[in-house]
Amino acid sequence: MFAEALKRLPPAPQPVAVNEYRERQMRLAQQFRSDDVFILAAPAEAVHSNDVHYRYRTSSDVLYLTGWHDPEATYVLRHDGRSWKSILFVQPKDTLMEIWEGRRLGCEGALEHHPVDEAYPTHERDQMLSDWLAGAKRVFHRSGVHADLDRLILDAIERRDRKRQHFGHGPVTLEDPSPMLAELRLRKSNAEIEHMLWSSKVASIAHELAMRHSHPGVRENHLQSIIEGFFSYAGGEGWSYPSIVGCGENATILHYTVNNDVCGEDEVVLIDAGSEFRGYASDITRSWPISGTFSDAQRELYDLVLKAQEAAIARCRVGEAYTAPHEAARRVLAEGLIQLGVIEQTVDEALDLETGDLRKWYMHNTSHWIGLDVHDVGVYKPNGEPRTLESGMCLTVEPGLYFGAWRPDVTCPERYANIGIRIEDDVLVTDDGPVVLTADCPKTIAEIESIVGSEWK
Ligand SMILES: [Mn+2]
Repeated sequence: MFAEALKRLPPAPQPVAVNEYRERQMRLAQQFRSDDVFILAAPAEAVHSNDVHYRYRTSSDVLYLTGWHDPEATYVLRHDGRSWKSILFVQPKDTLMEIWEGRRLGCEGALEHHPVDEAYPTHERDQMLSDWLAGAKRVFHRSGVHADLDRLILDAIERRDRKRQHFGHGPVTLEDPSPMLAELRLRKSNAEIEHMLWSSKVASIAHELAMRHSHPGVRENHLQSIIEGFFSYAGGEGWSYPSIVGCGENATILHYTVNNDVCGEDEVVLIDAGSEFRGYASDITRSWPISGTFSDAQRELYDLVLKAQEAAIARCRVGEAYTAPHEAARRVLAEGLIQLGVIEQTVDEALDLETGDLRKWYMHNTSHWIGLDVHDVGVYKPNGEPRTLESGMCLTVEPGLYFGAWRPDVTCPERYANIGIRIEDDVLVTDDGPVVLTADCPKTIAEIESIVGSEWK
């Protein structure tokens, strides 16, 4: 089933060019003074069980600045008196280690293929860093990731030696560079958008395959394996977050990941799953009837969520507030639920964040940034005001309605009992309006009804 589907994928984009990494580094360096040092360490490996590690995934900041994805790396940006130097400490080449754990690029590979001026083996890091820190004034480093590196930097700041007293040498402040990096990462380049589009296409096909193989009695984990299987088959890194596959009342649990139930004929299945490709995430949710045909009640809710999503996508425009899509979606949902007789309040009453009834059935936000992290970095309300959308920003649009009959806190209308529907796409803001990166994924009622179950019957 995968070989045919793969033919629909366009060729994967070229990797991000070394020059683009250089530009990113220089945009960051422009915000520093020449006696600053920037230090970014890759996260440590995590143990899965005994001597087995989880698959390693470095931090998105490391990927953004260097494209280096192996463990035990530290990136440094420092000024040597003439120009900024990009420096990477990496695992050195080591035949025995490579026989067991995989090939290493080593310092030579780092210099040849990555955007760095100097590369050194990890074991030289602490001594070299100490020397550089002795001549620095401010250190830009996110503490709390590496205890040993934190200690080394704090020692440099706290040192009270004679040299320091005589010449005023040594760093005096530690600053978190995360907000600077987040601001850079918020606006995507063309190369980044190509990667996100490819990741979106993979996820779109994966969802469609799951639709085609849906039938009464299928298990949530079957659908999950089809989707995640295609993620791997297509050549990406797999999922960008644990897949949510929930049918019936499981669809009313926002972050349900048990995924082992049997799907009944009269149930809607909700699948929230996205792939990762060279670090870049996609994030798609679709909801469809297991039978292949929406019941009247399911159709009423699906129609409403789809209208809300369309209204929200239409607001993903340059100059709009980041909150505009959310407000648009909430208004459509409130009006619709009043019309369906679910809410007995006025629209404004229903929208009230404290006393409105909309929150009973739609309790989450409509959007988050997406990029190298599925919930990407970027302050939503700088200085307390919602951010204005700019060209190059990417966000999800994902309204939903969740009628959990199991919930003791609400009285669920019987007609909609245990129907959960969310529709989520990834949207790029451009000067020409919103571009839906995940547009290949079937979404209309007609498309879904013609596809669901088609490979099983
Ligand atoms: Mn999402």
